[in-house]
Amino acid sequence: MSELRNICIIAHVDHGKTTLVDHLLRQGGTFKSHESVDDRVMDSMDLERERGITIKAKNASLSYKDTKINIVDTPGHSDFGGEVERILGMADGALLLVDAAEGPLPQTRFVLQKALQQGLKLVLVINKVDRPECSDGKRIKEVVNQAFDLFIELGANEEQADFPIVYTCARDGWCTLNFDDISALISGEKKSDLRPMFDLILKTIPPPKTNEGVDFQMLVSNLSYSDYVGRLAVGRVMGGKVKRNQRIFCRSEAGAKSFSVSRIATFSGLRELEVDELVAGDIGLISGFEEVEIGDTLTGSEATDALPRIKVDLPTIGMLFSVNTSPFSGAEGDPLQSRKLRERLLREVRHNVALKFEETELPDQFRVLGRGELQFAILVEQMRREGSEFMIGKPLVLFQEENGQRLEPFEKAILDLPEAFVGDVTSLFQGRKGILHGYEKFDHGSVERNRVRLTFEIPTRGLLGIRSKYLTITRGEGLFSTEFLGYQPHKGDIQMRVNGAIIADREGVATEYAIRNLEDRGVFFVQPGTKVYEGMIIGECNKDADINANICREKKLTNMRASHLEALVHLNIARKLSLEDCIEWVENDEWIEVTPENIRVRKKILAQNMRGVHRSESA
Ligand SMILES: Nc1nc2c(ncn2[C@@H]2O[C@H](COP(=O)(O)OP(=O)(O)OP(=O)(O)O)[C@@H](O)[C@H]2O)c(=O)[nH]1
Ligand SMILES: [Mg+2]
Repeated sequence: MSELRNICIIAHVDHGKTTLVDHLLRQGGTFKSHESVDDRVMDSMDLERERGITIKAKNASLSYKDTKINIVDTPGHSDFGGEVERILGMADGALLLVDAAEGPLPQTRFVLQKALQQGLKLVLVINKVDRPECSDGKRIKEVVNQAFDLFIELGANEEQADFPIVYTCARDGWCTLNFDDISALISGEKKSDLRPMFDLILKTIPPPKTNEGVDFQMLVSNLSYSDYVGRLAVGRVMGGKVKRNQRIFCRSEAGAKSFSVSRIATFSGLRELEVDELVAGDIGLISGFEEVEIGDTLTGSEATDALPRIKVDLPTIGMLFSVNTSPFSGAEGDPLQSRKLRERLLREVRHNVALKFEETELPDQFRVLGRGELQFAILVEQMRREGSEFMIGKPLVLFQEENGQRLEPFEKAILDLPEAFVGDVTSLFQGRKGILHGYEKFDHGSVERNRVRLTFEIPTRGLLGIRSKYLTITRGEGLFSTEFLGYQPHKGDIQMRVNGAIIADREGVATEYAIRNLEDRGVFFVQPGTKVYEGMIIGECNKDADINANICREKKLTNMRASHLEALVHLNIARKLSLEDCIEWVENDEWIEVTPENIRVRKKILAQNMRGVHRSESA
């Protein structure tokens, strides 16, 4: 292989990155003809497949005309922005994907800004040109112009702003550089594949720049793990080369330590291919040192400079993790004790530089700091699948202090929704101190959709828990994305959850009879037969104060036989809270108890006589 290119694929969530990588790999001959491959093969984690989104950045490679192309697929959801930020350093160029109908959205701006700052060469990929909203081509032109404006606004230099454009239908694996061919390609009159894009990559993205005169230098951008050789450092060789069994140095914040390289691999298709040496410019994996961390530099000699550590934007929200102190602790999983919980969280933070770890005043509680609710939900879900039991608290935003003034994080929320729901959505956002900054009517070509795009500036605090309310109002038809704006003066109290909780007043098993009798007090989270304990939250009260209730009461036996069927018809269906629902729902005096089998909400203070009545108050 004589030539090399390192590229990454960046975009807003769902604009089609992983789908495009799929087809690039297929058409790049990565898979043997008899191999049947799943769709979106790079989304290899269980949670990624279930949710249909990319969570972790991943490497692959393909070859085209004697050139090896290393590709990094990145996540587009803003909660995982830190993942993109640290991965960009491995690439010399990026494909910026923009959905032909949606146009640039908040995360497009975020990733483009980071790519421009790193000096990457960019290719604009207008994807999903087959969408019906684009059929007359007008919208596509509009989107190209918006993308160009974004480049200029973000300070692209002349060379960067002179980007080539390729129009794609990633789903069907074709592209064209020629705008006028799009409709013929959609109708099938013309045929194409991704070859024009491959050629464009070779032409526009420069071969890797390397540092001359050093013996070996690699910045660790990612970590991986193998049962055989332990921890693997993933990165791009900036200068020199490295051989198996060579003694090299790991330069961390604490100093330099030497180790012997036990195994070297590069990416070949989706696999790791063991090699004898790794040369400047290539991306690969090095094993032999268990303590290596993201951001460290591996060098061939002690005299070689360490590269600047990877910096990512600071976290804006935090969440408490606690040992499970519920009466049912240990019944459904492995209750992580303080030391193990701490170790598990520290391990996560080492792999994910966008997360931070903090001790608290209490020995069995720890704080994890990050960017968004989804980021926490993913971590919790992973730990849960490992079989662990623990508790988490309500996410809280991180304030800052400046000249005695309290500052809080603000975000720009961009909402895309049917016009009919604008009134309700606006009052939801305004109720949480959101200020309406933009109202744009969409009328996508020939397709009558009556959708509008609203832009709000709103404290991050006000966004917590808003997603499900927004989806309810818009009947699931609303799109929602956010962009971090920075810290601004605190906006004062925000009225959050208005409703109180219905709390079990004793341990036992919920009965149909009791639920039926309490039905008009609110909505229940539990069904007949659910085991409950004192202090466990069993429903949402329709008043603004908590109530304690006996949900285990049995019907006094009488001679009359109640018809079960009849009773069931009248019973309101229990609202089943998902992990994300719980994260949105809980208040400060409550915990979410997570076990492999169940997710429960409870009061922090379980005993009824030790706990005051929570009334809705401002967050
Ligand atoms: N109509 C149409 N749909 C597409 C096209 N490309 C991708 N999609 C669809 O868009 C959805 C999202 O695709 P993904 O490839 O997962 O998007 P992504 O950018 O990787 O998403 P994240 O990694 O979560 O940010 C999938 O349902 C794809 O089938 C296209 O060219 N046309
Ligand atoms: Mg993806």
